[in-house]
Amino acid sequence: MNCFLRTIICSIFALNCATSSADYSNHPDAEKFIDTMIKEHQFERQQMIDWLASAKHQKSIVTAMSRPAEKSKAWHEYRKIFVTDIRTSRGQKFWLENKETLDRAEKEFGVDPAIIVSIIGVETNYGRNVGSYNVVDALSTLAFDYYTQTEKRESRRKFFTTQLEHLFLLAREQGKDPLTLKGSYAGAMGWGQFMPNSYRNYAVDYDGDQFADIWSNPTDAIGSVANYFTKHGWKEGQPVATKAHIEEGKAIDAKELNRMKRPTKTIADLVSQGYIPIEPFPTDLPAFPIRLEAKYGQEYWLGLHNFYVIGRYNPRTKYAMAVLQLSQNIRSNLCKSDNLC
Ligand SMILES: [Ca+2]
Repeated sequence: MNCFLRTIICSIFALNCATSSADYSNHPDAEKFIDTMIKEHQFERQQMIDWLASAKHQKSIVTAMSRPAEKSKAWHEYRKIFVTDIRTSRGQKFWLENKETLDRAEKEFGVDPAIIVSIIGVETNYGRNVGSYNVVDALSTLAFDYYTQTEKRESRRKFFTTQLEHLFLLAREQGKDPLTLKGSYAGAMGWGQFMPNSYRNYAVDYDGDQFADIWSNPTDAIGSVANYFTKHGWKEGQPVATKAHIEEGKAIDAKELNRMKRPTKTIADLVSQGYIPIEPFPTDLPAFPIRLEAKYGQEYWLGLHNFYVIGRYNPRTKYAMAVLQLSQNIRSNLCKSDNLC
C-alpha cells in the first residue's frame, strides 16, 4: 500500500501500524537504487529485491526523526539527559577498564581520552543503548518513505539512500546478513553509533583480530572514535571551549551564534564584539560564539576549533557541549577518586 495512504488510514482508524511490510522493492525509487547496486557494486538483482522486500516501515522512526532531543529540548533540559552522575561514574569505570587502550589511542591518534569516553557515553551509555532497530528498516524508511512523505529536503533523502548503499556494502565486507544488523532509528550502529559510510571509512580494528567490530567490541570502538576525530581535524592538546560574559552595554549579533562551522574569527575578534572569555586562552585562536538556554537566563561560550570537531560527530551545539561537559566531569572524578589527573 502507498505509504502516505497507509499512514492516513492508520491514524484515522487508530490501527496499530507501528511496523508494517512496505515492500520497498516496489517503491518507485527502488528501481534506480537496485540498478546502482548492480552496476556499481555487482550485487544480484534478486538478492536486492529480496532485501528491500523484507525491509519494514517503522512509524516510530518517522516520529523520532521529527523530534530529535537536540531540537525539541532547551539546553538545561538536554543537559540533564547526558551530563548526569550515573553517566559520569559509568564513564569513569569504562575509562579504568579500558585504560591501556585509551592510553594507546591518545598516543597514536592524539585525541583526548576524556572526549573518546564521553562520546561513547553520550552515544550509547557505554554500550547499553546501541539501538534495537533493524538498520535496513531504518534506512529504507528514511530513504524511501520519510522525506518524500514530508517533502523535506532532497539532500537528506539522498543522504539516507547513500547510507543504505553503504550498509549493503558494509554487510558484504563484514560477511554479515544485512537484515540482522541493528542500530538507532537513524541507522547509526554500535558503541560509537557510526552511520554505514562512517563505519566503512573510519572504523578500525584496534585489538588485532582483523575485524573492525564497533557493534560489540569496546576496544575497536575506542580506536574507531579516535580515528574519526583525528581524521576530522582534532588538534592535540588544544582547548575545546570557554565560558564567556557579554560586556555591559554591548549588543551581540544573534546571527553569529551557534554556527557549528569551522571558526574563521579569532578570540580577539570576538572580544572586540563584546565577548569576554573567562579563561585566558591565546587571543589568536579561532573561535565562534555560542548561546545556550540555561534554566534561568542565557549562558554564553566561545567554541574553539576542537568544539567544531566534536560537531563533526553531530552538528548540534547542545550535543557538542554535552560531550564536553560530560568529559570534564569524568576527568574530574578520575582525578579525585582514582588519582588519575
Ligand atoms: Ca577487532
